[in-house]
Amino acid sequence: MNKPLIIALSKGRILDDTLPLLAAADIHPLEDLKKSRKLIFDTNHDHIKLIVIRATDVPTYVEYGAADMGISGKDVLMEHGAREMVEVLDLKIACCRLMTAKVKGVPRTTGRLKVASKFVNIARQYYYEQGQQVDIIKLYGGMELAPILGLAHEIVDIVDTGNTLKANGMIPDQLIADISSRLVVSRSAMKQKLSTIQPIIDRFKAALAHNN
Ligand code: PRT
Ligand code: MG
Repeated sequence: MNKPLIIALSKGRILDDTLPLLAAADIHPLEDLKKSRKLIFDTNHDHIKLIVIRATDVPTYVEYGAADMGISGKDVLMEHGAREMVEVLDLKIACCRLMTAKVKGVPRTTGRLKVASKFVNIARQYYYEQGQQVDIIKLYGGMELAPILGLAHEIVDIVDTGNTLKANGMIPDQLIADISSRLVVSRSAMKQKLSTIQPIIDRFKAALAHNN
């Protein structure tokens, strides 16, 4: 029996934007992905299954070939390193910006800069490229709190409207990258299952063209 093709979906806000795209690509889960507590779902295609996992876990499943394809934020892919996978499509969903941000009206420290982020690899690389020596402090959320309490001078975080920063007395500063979600395919699936994967990529492409 052939193994099913597994597509890993990011739960949370990316999933909201993924559902219409999946439907447009004629991939219909047999159960409500948002209501069920299951992690693995059958679809209208016998050979396609969906898994719904933490956004930050998607590249890991794809990297090891445990999932053949995945939908993941570019920020998550950049932070992870996106080894052993190919980014095949920009799905143009869950769009936002990855930025540095600082406290409004406070001049940059002349001492060593402390930066709080959950994107420690991206932050390290960014400040390195700027020639700026920094101490990176790993946080898992609520980065805006760090400068208020003196844990850090700046943060690296996702910005959409900028309202979260504003509500905490901060302003966006430098743009690191424009972010959207991407369709990725594991290198091993690309080699071994291309005949199954290509039609799926094509259906996503057609769905996107229809959207734009
Ligand atoms: O929340 P959890 O820790 O479970 O997981 P997660 O944060 O990884 O998942 P989730 O569901 O929050 O989705 C995150 C992904 O959605 C990111 O990796 C981005 O690719 C994408 N995305 C798009 C966003 C936003 N827009 C966004 N606005 N992710 C987070 N935000 C947050 C941001 O962190 C900040 O707190 O929204 C706030 C900023 O929004 P504004 O409008 O106030 O600027
Ligand atoms: Mg979140």
